[in-house]
Amino acid sequence: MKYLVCLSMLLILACATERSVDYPIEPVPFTSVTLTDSFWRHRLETNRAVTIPSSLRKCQETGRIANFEIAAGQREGEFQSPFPFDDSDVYKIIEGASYSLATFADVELEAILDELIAKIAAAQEEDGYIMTWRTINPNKPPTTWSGTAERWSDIGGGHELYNAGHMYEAAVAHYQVTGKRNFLRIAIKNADLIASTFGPGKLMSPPGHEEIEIGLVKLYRATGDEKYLQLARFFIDQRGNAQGHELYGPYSQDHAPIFDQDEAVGHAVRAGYFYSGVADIAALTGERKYVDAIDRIWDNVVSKKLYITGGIGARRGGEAFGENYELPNATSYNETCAAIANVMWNQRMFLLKGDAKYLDVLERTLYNGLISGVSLDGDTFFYPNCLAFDGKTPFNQGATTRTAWFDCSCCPSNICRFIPSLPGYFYAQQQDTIYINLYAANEASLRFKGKDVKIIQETNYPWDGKIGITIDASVAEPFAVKLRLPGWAMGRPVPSDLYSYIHTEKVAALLTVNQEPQEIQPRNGFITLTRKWLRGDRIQLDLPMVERQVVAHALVTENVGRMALERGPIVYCAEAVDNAGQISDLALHADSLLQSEYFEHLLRGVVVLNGRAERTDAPNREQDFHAIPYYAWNHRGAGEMAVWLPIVHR
Ligand code: FUB
Ligand code: ZN
Repeated sequence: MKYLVCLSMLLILACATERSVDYPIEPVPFTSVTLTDSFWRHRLETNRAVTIPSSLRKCQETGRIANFEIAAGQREGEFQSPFPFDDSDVYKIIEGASYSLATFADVELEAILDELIAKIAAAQEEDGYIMTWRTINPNKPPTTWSGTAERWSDIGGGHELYNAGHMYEAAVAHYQVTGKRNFLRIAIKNADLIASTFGPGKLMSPPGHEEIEIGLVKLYRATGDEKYLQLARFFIDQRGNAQGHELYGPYSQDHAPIFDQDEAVGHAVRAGYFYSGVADIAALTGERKYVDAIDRIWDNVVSKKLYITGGIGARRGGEAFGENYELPNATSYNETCAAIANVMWNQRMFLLKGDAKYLDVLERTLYNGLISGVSLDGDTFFYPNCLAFDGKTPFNQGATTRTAWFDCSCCPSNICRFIPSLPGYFYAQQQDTIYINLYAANEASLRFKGKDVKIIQETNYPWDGKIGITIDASVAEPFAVKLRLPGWAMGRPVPSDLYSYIHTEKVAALLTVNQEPQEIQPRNGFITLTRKWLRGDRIQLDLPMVERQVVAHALVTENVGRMALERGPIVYCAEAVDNAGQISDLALHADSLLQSEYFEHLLRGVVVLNGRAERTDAPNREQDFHAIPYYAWNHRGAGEMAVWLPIVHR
């Protein structure tokens, strides 16, 4: 059941967000879309019932919540947890729990949030400052991190502004869903302090870790207060600008102004949040130069730095992007937070430009390198998401399996907040157009041209490409429904030459409206259906879900002579447990036939790809071969795994 947002609050929000310049395309909010499918519905329920409570427990056990109590003087002690930015985990969990309340009313959870928020309020210093690591003992913060006792003494490394950004995102989510201002008040007080401290003629350094830019924009949207928008823009413009601070360098994307950047560099999460913030500023200022900059960087990522799973960040050292085409498999970093940042960025690119190529990257990341980060049971996590594993070498912060928490636990708390926000990625609208961007069984209620429009999707996506869509509109005049035709359904795995299918023959998609066949002529990745929609009009889109063999660009050296497997939006991998205990010497024929089979009781229901493979040490001796969705690997013990398999030629 939907949480009821009170009318007065909606009015406040409507007034606060009335703007002349903004994203040309508006996302349909997550509160308007109810997922009814088995794939995502299960993920959302697990996130609510398991991931959020278990992460809250971890915050309790590791002292992250006690830090607020100590900072508030409610109990004695020193800063408890490992990192100065640990407050942000609590904020992200509150953000996720708030989204979750919008879908599943839960008075107990709401009360827990109010209790936590009261602790945060009590920990906030008189002038709005809050960073428990320093607030607890300003004269002697723990020495395990750079920086000194003084506030803002290490803006490049200290994470004060990073914490603040997560707080603003959480406070706005909580306000939007519950209508309560208790958290929003704390955020505003903190943002006012930061706005009076940073800016032209004041402190001029941008944060070392981007995030506050996104948070400030959300705060601006919720309050209508322009100064938050100006501050977000200031931080973006200051990056790479040596006037006012000593540059931090490429690790923090602070080597050159954004307008002069054309390659994704440095820490991948920072980069993803930065580019998302730049997109927000591009939308809210209408200034082309911001769009051009992130477009160039996007091209660089998509053609040279994107894993087939949609992951970003090749290097463990610096949790960072590598050189062009540097995409190793076993040592790939692909932090779960970076996948989330990549989805956030691509959503914004789509809202700016209306091209489905951004959604192709978004979908690829979502179904593969993002949800691989959390177990099907919702209580264990990957921090890095590698593409090959020898069954022995620890890769997950010292572990060979997903684990319940990390010292630096940014990824679990990011999962807590991302999963329940997912319904907000399905639809968008613009003047006379409704965009259908993602497919899964769901019911959406849109306010469109002043009228109600209901959209019902019936499908077993991502296992089946048949999608039935019912449009229930009371809009009198004609309008356009744009259906995304995924790149994979047009023989193009990514919008670049980084990956391609070996067999390029096309299997056509089919489209009917009220059973009448329609021509499929996509523009910018969308099929446009313009008509006067009548109640109960029915679209049927059949996307060809065939098994695909993929090869990488020749400059991705590790994948030379190898191929990967896909079906629909899902990337596959081979695990030892399904392949006679070993995959390191397994090779596939480029033209080997693969067959799909759905297993209801395996890994919560997956389509498996079955075929034949050869052992490289025993040529011509074939054996059965099975591949499972990459996101579901490592659920049956730690064993060998590979996404890219050697190709044998007959
Ligand atoms: O620095 C805060 C977070 O911790 C980053 O986003 C993650 O990559 C991890 O380093
Ligand atoms: Zn992380």
